[in-house]
Amino acid sequence: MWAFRELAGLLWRGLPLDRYYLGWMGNEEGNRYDPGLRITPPAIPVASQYAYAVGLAYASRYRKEEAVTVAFTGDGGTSEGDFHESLNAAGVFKLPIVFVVQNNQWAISVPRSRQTASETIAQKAVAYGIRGIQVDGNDILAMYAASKEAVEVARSGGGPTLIEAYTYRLGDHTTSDDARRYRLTAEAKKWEARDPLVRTMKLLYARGVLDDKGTETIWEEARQAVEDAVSAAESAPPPSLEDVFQYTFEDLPPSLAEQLDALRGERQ
Ligand SMILES: Cc1ncc(C[n+]2csc(CCOP(=O)(O)OP(=O)(O)O)c2C)c(N)n1
Ligand SMILES: [Mg+2]
Repeated sequence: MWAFRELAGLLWRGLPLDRYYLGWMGNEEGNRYDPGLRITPPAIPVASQYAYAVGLAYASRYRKEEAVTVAFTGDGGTSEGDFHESLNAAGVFKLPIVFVVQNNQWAISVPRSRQTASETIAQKAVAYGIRGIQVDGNDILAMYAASKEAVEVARSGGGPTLIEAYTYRLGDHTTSDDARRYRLTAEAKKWEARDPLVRTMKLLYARGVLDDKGTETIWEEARQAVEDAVSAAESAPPPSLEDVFQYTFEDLPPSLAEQLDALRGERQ
């Protein structure tokens, strides 16, 4: 159950990149994922992802599935009621779930210090009787180890874990944001050296697994994959007018049927 910043995880689960782009282009068809991938479409209300995830985890246990649900939110999400209600319910029912908080120190222009007086976000787990761990979120291997363990615990009936991934939002919040208006550029600069991709590359170079040639190949493949996905998304057929009216009511209420007729008339 992803929030906004989990593209890598979605690709790893097998979501085609063009579907992702299509969704962000405003075409809901892009958010209709293959059910076999077992990933959910994005939920935009901050921390609502946790509430849905608790329902999914409850359902999978009810159906006696082996599944573990993984849910994501940000440091800003931890101030929402949904966050606390979800951790509470998951603890009470000992659900097979892993909560990840991507603590990137900022919620648009609100710093982490304004989000909570708790020393860490991980410690919030204590109050709900679940496991909590703070991990260096820029260390890919540490995140892998912590996540793997949390999933194994959940799968074997040990209940939920809250993982605080301690990281930093290097860029602006979105393309409509300008972070220079509320934070020091020097702060972001300091974190650039800790960029998880740079760190992972350094590790792979040191181990002799990767060199400049390999890096160039990866970049080339990535550029090509992005270009292909953009072309595919841009050439997808636009949604039909009727789509706006479908999927909420089985039978269209008279007022909406009237609007649809009016729009159809305008289009002719
Ligand atoms: C309930 C709700 N309130 C406000 C927003 C607008 N909004 C979108 S992202 C965001 C900040 C989220 O910050 P954080 O949880 O730290 O996630 P980050 O973007 O830093 O990954 C806000 C306030 C929203 N989507 N949902
Ligand atoms: Mg944040």
